[in-house]
Amino acid sequence: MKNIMWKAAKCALFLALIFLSGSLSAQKKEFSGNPIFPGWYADPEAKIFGNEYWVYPTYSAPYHEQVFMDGFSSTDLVHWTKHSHVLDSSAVKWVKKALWAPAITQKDGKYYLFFGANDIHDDTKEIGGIGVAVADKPEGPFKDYLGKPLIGKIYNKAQPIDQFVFKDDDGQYYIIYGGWGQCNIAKLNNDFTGVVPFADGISYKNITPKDYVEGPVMFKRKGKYYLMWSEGGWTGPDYRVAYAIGNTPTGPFKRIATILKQDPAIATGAGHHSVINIPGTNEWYIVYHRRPLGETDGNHRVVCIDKMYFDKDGLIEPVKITNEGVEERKL
Ligand code: FUB
Repeated sequence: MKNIMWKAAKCALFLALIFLSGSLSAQKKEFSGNPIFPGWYADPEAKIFGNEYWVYPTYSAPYHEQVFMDGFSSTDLVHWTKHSHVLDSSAVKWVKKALWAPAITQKDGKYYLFFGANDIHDDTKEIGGIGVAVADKPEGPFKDYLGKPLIGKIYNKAQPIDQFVFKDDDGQYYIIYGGWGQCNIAKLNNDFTGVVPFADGISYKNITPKDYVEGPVMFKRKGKYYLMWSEGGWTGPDYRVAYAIGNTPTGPFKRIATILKQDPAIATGAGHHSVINIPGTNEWYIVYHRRPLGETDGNHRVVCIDKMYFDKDGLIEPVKITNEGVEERKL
């Protein structure tokens, strides 16, 4: 009898161990790893459309090779699908090179992809600046929307590149952009064919914070407007991201701190980012590019993701850049 009971106990223990190890492995979540997809890409614009995450980066190559954009989608932040040439310069006649830093927004069933192109320096001699392409789906194909740049002139000494599109709670869309150390904001009109002046008659307001270089991003949290941007030179190791908080989309914006930068143990040149907030939660992610350790080619930039946290006063905590990336997160 004793022998039978002993055997039954051993059997129960064995079954319990199998059950425990099964449920532990079921709970084990995957990590994205960094970079999140292969290839040299930069300036990632991350967005949520429905139950999918999308990332639209710059193809990081010499300017004359930057004539298309790829998109990447995922349902869990871990497994990414590449969508080749969602935008191709063959669909935008005035684009010749330097197709940079996409920004995307969804409006009235259409997807609008804003981009910088041609790296213009003299708006009296060159065609280029910020353009818009439109598609019915996030994977495109995107077609030229205007047949010319949306912003093809240089206002307030800001190069027309690195645009970000921000929608306020009242439904107004703003475009925030600028290279050469100057940041402008303008109000987009209802159909994105141009900009409309602010109440004081000014169309392009300069909101440049201290140390701003390029790559602005805006979002709203608990009624406050956060302006983030990149500092330093994008080809160098100390490229980084800083931020300010304002009470209106036009600021004023006083620089608070650097929150993203190189880590000698992980990577250099961490910057030009975007931000994702899981709707209805306080879960935030920063999607950015960085350069692998030891790499010196300016274009060797890869797209990475890490968590972004706020403290109890709404300040952004310094981001810890990682090799692991983030845990699987379905929407
Ligand atoms: O990728 C081209 C340029 O590099 C972007 O426009 C800048 O912001 C920098 O990231």
